[in-house]
Amino acid sequence: MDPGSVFASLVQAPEDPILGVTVAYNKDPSPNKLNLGVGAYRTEEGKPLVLDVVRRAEQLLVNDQSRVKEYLPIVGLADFNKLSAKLIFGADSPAIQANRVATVQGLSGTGSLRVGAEFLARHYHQLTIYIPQPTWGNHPKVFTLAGLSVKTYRYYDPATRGLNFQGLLEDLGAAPSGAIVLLHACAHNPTGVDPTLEQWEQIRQLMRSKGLLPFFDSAYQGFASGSLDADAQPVRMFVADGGECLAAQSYAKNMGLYGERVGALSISDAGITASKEVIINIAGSSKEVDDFVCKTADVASKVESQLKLVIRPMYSNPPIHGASIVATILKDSKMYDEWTVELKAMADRIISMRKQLFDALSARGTPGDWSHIIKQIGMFTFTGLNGEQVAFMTKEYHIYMTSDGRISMAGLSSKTVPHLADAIHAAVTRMG
Ligand code: PGU
Repeated sequence: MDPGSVFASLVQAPEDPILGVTVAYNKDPSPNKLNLGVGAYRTEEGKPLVLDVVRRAEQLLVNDQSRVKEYLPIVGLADFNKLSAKLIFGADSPAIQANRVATVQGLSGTGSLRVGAEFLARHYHQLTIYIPQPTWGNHPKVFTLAGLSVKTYRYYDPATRGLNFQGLLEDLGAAPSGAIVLLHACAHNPTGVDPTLEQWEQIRQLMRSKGLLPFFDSAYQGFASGSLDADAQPVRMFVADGGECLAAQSYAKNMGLYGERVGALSISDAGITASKEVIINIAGSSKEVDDFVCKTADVASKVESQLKLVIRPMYSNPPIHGASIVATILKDSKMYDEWTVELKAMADRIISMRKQLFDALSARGTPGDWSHIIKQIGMFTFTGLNGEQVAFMTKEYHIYMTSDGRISMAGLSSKTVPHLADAIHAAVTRMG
């Protein structure tokens, strides 16, 4: 019997639209090749970066002879979970103080999204999730395979290369009550277009009035503005109103821990936001308030217990190393401060690449308005280049990017900006 035959009828699956770009890049022998596909930070020398503070944390961990390699609990490292919830919801979050938050360690952003989605598919009454159009290419697959039904809401307007705020409000306004809504916490991928805080407030009011459930994907905290707190503002607005909220966090980009696969899922349950004194005035007795606080803490514990049932048959429990690095940094105020400085430097370098690319295109007189390069936020520029132009740039200039025209600004350097500007100029003038 031919041992290979049982799978002989398989069709060859296509490469992943994002990670496949790196596969193609690796096969290209050209010395001038440039990978602007995957969202991964590179230095001015074009090299991957391990943060100094991460190296230091790793050294501390290696030197600590008391550390062992036993299994973590199903929900992961307790310190890491607490600190992660604080990082996204805020150290003074009433939800955390009232024990209304259940947090589990996840396999980076993707794994945390998947666990959240599986949990919702099992325990939430509405199985429809609205995702922005466009969004990160893996979102529809993660949510569909978890058992949710995916619909889109308008987000980006190609004409203005900005937010289609009216379309967003209309589509969420027309969503069925209770539907889940995926929101990019900051630095929207792939468009680099974020709502303003005023617009977030309107989105929040609309969603709460319709009972829509916010599920934040926070893959770039600190990468948008350079400030961890400023970038978490939209999430904190939703948590502060006392309504339910889910947040999937990734430390891939902001701590440069891509391959360590370290992230977290937090689920904040509904609760009271006013101070105890105010509520006693309304409710009449301190006991009623205590009962309520107790009940909500009880819900968080039930949520956690069910998350464990999702995780255990999937991968049993998460890896220890990456979470230990993060916990070491987050719990030490000096290391935390060092991290924020290194993070700000990464964000600033990306902003400077935006300026340099914009200037280079202006200097070449490249036809079109390229101001979106400096206006967009985060790791990516959504250039507006079409598939044909992208293919041309890859073939003629060995520049690799996703076919939707997204470029990772973090992959650029002062040395490679002219090459990219030449390629864009040629693509636009010859194939415009
Ligand atoms: N959510 C968003 C919005 C993302 O952009 C990414 C990564 C993730 C989640 C997942 O990141 P984790 O590595 O699982 O923490 N997007 C990058 C990286 C490549 C990829 O597609 O996974 C990108 O280039 O879009």
